[in-house]
Amino acid sequence: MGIEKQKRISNRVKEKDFNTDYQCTWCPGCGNFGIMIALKKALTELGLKPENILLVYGIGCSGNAVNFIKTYAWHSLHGRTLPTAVGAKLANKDLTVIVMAGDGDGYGEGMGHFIHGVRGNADITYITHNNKLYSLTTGQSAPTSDKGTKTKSTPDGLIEVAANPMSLALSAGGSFVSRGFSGNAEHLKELFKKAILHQGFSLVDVFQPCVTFNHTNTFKYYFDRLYNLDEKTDYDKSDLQAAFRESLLWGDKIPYGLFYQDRRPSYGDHLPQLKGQALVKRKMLVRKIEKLMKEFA
Ligand SMILES: Cc1ncc(C[n+]2csc(CCOP(=O)(O)OP(=O)(O)O)c2C)c(N)n1
Ligand code: SF4
Repeated sequence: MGIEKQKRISNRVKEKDFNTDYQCTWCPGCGNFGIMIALKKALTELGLKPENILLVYGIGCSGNAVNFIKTYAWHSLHGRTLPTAVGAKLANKDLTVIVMAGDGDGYGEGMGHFIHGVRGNADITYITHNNKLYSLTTGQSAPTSDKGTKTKSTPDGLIEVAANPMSLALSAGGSFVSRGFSGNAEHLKELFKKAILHQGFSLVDVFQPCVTFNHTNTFKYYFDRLYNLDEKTDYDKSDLQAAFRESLLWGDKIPYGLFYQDRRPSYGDHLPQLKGQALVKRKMLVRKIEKLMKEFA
């Protein structure tokens, strides 16, 4: 664990510190609840104070959590969470930066940013609420929808094959590649803690059943199929080839947990100008900036 992260850790944080007065607007039984509960518990157990956390949200049902979790927050544009989050982390390295976005947001319009975010390995955590649909807009197919899926936007069945966030992240050089399930909030909490403590880009793609529009990928669907890599004693999380093999499995048996982790320096670690005080805490040399502005005028 990095020194900066350790410094911010305190045991005085309570779970209720992350609560707001807003009424939750998600449908009863929505998989988003499990993710929110697991995240609040993870932040509490890590002792991270709300004022030291920035949550960047995408646009979608998951993005509505901007009203339900009390931290600093930024409701970004659809598909544009990652550049926002990376910029914030570079400007203020003392913040714990976490992104929450839907699978449509992150792997559709945000797909380019996803690949480059993984490659760049900035020290942020990316949590995707993967319900395999565009739900806020009432259930159109998303990049993660399976081939053949019938929705109002694909009445004859989806032509494309599903994007696979695990194998995409592994092939892009991901340093922390994992999958969670909102039906197992205890495991998800532990996964979030590992992801947040990881020094680099940590992906947690979470299966999040949408009980209103997705009648295939239900809680039961996942309970019947999921097996936990974190419980496999012979699974080596530093073995990239093993991670690839697991990432390609889909059907009667689907793996979840931490697929792969390596500990290389993060993006910011390569930048000497970030050493010392966070950029936002440094005194601005206004006179020099004025001189520079004149040069460009
Ligand atoms: C640039 C842009 N394109 C499209 C939209 C319309 N839009 C809003 S939410 C959404 C789908 C969200 O789906 P997803 O990201 O999977 O989140 P979910 O609602 O399923 O949680 C879309 C297409 C938008 N708001 N902005
Ligand atoms: S539409 Fe689906 S994803 Fe959105 S709040 Fe309802 S159950 Fe959750």
